[in-house]
Amino acid sequence: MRALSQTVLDDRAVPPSLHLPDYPRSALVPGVLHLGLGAFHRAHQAVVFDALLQAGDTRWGVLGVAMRSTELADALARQDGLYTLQIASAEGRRWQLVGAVLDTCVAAREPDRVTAAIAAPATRWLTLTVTEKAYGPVLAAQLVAGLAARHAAGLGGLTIASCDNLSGNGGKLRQLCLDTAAALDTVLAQWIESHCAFPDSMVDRIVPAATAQHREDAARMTGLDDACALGTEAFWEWVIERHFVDPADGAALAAAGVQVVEDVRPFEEAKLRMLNGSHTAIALMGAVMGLPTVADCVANADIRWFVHHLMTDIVMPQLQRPGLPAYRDALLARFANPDLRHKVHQIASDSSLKIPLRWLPTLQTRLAAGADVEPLAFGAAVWMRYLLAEDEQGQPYAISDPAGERLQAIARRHRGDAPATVAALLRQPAIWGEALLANPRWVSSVGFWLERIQALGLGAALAQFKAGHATHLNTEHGNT
Ligand code: CS2
Repeated sequence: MRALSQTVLDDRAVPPSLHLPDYPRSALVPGVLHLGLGAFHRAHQAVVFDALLQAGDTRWGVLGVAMRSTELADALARQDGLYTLQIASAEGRRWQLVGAVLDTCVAAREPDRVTAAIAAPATRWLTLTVTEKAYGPVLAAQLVAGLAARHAAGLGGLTIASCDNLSGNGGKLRQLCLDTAAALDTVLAQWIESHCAFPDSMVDRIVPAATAQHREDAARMTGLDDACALGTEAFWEWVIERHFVDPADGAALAAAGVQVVEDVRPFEEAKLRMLNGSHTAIALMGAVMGLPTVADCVANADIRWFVHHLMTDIVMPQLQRPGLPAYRDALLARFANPDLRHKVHQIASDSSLKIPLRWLPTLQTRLAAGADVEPLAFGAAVWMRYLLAEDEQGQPYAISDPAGERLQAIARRHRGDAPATVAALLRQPAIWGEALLANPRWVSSVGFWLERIQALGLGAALAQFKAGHATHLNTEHGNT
């Protein structure tokens, strides 16, 4: 079987039904530098840029930078940046050969190449999907080194768009860069401030890590071997703040389906708290119960009920995005997509960094108002059970989280003692903030559910939660 490459594409040795990059890829110079080359970028921003290139706007070719791991960057380079994307929804499967990634490199291996690319005259945009944990000094130093070179070369500024699941992602990245630059050179910091734009953005598409199955499916469909094949859903959203170095970019992106808005916040809050907040709850439950994928989890009627309740009664009241009930229903349908096979352990990774972004704002607002937070207490208890690193069938699993070892040691030290576990694991200000530990209602509710999970198992504890909720509603409405 031939391996996917530009030559194969030029020979037209591909099935006619495949959506192909029909633009002169070899003649293009990258206008976009992407940091964090992985599945998400390839199924999201790169597809938008592919559409812009397809429409004849030659400025959106990508140099894809993997931060550390070399495998994907090198495999993609061997196939000239090309890869097959499987798009699966209830309407069936579509296939697309994405051509926007023109070249790749690895930041840890070739830091100078990244600096040079930031300072290249053709570079106009820098996009990032580097994950929550990367927003620190290493990233800032890399960006500022490139921007310093760009400034020294007398070039214009860049639009730098964080596409990570952080609230106010653009503002956070801007502050990080400005602080780092100011410590080196105030003139540089001023130049970044006045010449670069850091729009906030909300990105959404469920993109599970690529597997051998994607490669096999792609081979069956295209007759080609693609070591970088991956799969996603049909749904995608990119909502970005209207704040660009070149104001005309707003119209260009909008033509490709991106929503360009004055204020991203309502979209970002809805996405982080509804989609990602539910994802974290589902993933932790699935890990403990030994359910491998998100679809397996929402096929369980009690988990599905829990997620619906969490979104409707706990999360939605604080949100402003229009059309929330339809947004929720669409999310539940997306979670149930059987083709995605989205692994719960992938989502459960880095939970100590995700919980503060996904659950905490809802929790803090509602606790302050004396409102119901029971589902989040249940979620917190599940997280504590998850930290034992062993599912209910006794299967061990790895916890991939920068704080994982420390948290797991705490959970194991207090194993079986719910009040002690809760006291120790809530005393983590980076995760839960300072104030929550002093809230007796919250502490006792987490403790209650952890004790139930230990005594009954998660499935039965969840059934009790659901039954209790029904009784509570009946009492509230006066029918006993
Ligand atoms: C997921 C996200 O892995 C995770 O934490 O919640 O990657 C999620 O699939 C995307 O944000 C969907 O847009």
